This record gives sequence, C-alpha cells and structure tokens, in this order.
Amino acid sequence: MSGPLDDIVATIAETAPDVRGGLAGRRVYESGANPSGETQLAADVYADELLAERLLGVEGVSAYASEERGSVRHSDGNGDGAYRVAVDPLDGSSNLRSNNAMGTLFAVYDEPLPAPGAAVVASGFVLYGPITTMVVARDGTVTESVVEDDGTRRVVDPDLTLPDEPTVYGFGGRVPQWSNAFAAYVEAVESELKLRYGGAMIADVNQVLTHGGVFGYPGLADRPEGKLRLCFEGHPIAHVVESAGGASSNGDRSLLACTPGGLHDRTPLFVGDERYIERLEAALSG
Ligand code: FDP
Repeated sequence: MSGPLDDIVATIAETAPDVRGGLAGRRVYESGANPSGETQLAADVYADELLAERLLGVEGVSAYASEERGSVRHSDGNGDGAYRVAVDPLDGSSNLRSNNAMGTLFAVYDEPLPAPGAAVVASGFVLYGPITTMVVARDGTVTESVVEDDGTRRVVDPDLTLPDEPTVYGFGGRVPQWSNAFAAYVEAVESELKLRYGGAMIADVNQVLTHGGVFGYPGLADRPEGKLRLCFEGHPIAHVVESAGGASSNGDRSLLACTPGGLHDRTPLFVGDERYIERLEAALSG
C-alpha cells in the first residue's frame, strides 16, 4: 500500500523523463525573470509547469512552491492535504547551454510554506547526468535509484551514506568576493582534498555523496546572504546530506535549524563531511 509520500516521490520520478526529454529544444532564454531576478530558460518554465500540475494532483498535497514562481500555489481539491512540496525544477539550469549536468530538487514539508527546516519530512533530487538517477531521503535513510525511461525506479543503493574518507571539494562564488576567513579555510581544504566543481549544486553535492568531502556556496562581499535559496536548495540538500550521515550549515548552524522569513530567502550553504563542516563553522566564527 502506498501513502502520499510514496506518491509524491513516484510522481517526481515519473516526471523526470519528461523533463529530461524536453531539455533539447529549450536551451533558449525566456523574456521574463524568476522571483529572484534571474533569467529563466524555457526549460525552467517547462519543468516547473509539469511538476506543479502533477504534484498538485497527488492526494495529500495541498501546496506547491518553486523557485520559478513568486508565491505558493494551492491545490483546488486537496486544500486540507498535510503535505506541501517545495521544488527547484531545474537546479543548475545555466549548465544546459554547455550541456553539463543539472537536477530537480524537492523537499516535502508538513507545515505551510515557507516552513522551518524541522518540518521537512522527505527530500531528494533527480540528477540528469549521463544517466538519470534519483536520491530520496526519508525516515533517516537515503536511497539511490536509476530512473528508467518510463519513470520507474531501480534501486542501486538502498542505504546511501557519505564515505568515511573525504576526497573532494567544490566551492562556489568568485574568489575575490570570499571573506578572508572563508578563503583561509579553503586554503586548508585545498591542501587536503581534490577540486571537483561543475557549477550545478545538485551535481556537485552528488560528487560529495559519492566520493566524500565538502561543498559550499558562501556569503559573498557583494551578496552576504549567498546565492542559494533556503526553501528550494538549502533545506532539501541539508535533509539529504544529514540523512546520509553528513552535516549541513549556514556558517553557524544546521540549515535544518533555519527558518526562512520569506519563500525566496537565500542562505550561505555548506554540506558534507561532519569534520569539514565543524571546521568551517569554527573558521567563520573566529
Ligand atoms: P543555476 O544558477 O545554473 O541554476 O542556484 C542555482 C545554481 O545554478 C546552483 O545550482 C549553482 O551551484 C550556482 O547557482 C552556480 O552559480 P554561479 O555560477 O552564478 O556561481
């Protein structure tokens, strides 16, 4: 028997081949911008519309929010549904023009949006790489599957955990914009780990989940709040990484301990090996 959380995960998996199939013809920019003022690709809008339509059709889902729309959309029929889904339909979509990896991120909350990180009950992402994979975190367990062309999933790792031995790192933002404290931390990390950075958070975090290590997008001199969004990127990826035995931080505390003031709030974001996140927090607090 399946419940609403199973249906939400299945709906996202079933939508993944359609999103992927629609990428080729949608590498052009739309005339509008998303609520954060960023240019949108036709692919961003297409993925958002597909996911909104389908997720709001799932029994138990009362609201859908995404990086691509200004406000929360409520379901017509399931107004009292317990679950609200926040989605980044195409994270890393600027990678589409250069034909590099990107993904779909989601967090399911049991409180109205924008909600605190503690209200996340399930999370995950689809990664459109050479193959399509899906990682889902629920009840403290992380599962990785391959998504077939018909949207069905074949489990390849029923208990994905962060490797004990950290190997890789990736940090976003222009180096001259980093704080001195963060730059000093990175200098130490560089002498210990190997750089793997591709410019799509979801793909870069999957490197960390696969090889062990740390990913971050810090606050910048001209943008102290960072680039990534708490509801659509911070909470889901923190829930995945913490469920896989790693840690997350906004530079001071777990991202799951953070409550957004607004739906599109941004946050500095760090995830990965617990020891590297502890050192990061110590470096930034010094
Ligand atoms: P994108 O703008 O291509 O959607 O928040 C989105 C994101 O990509 C992340 O996936 C990525 O880590 C980051 O922005 C990269 O941004 P910059 O290249 O602007 O530093």
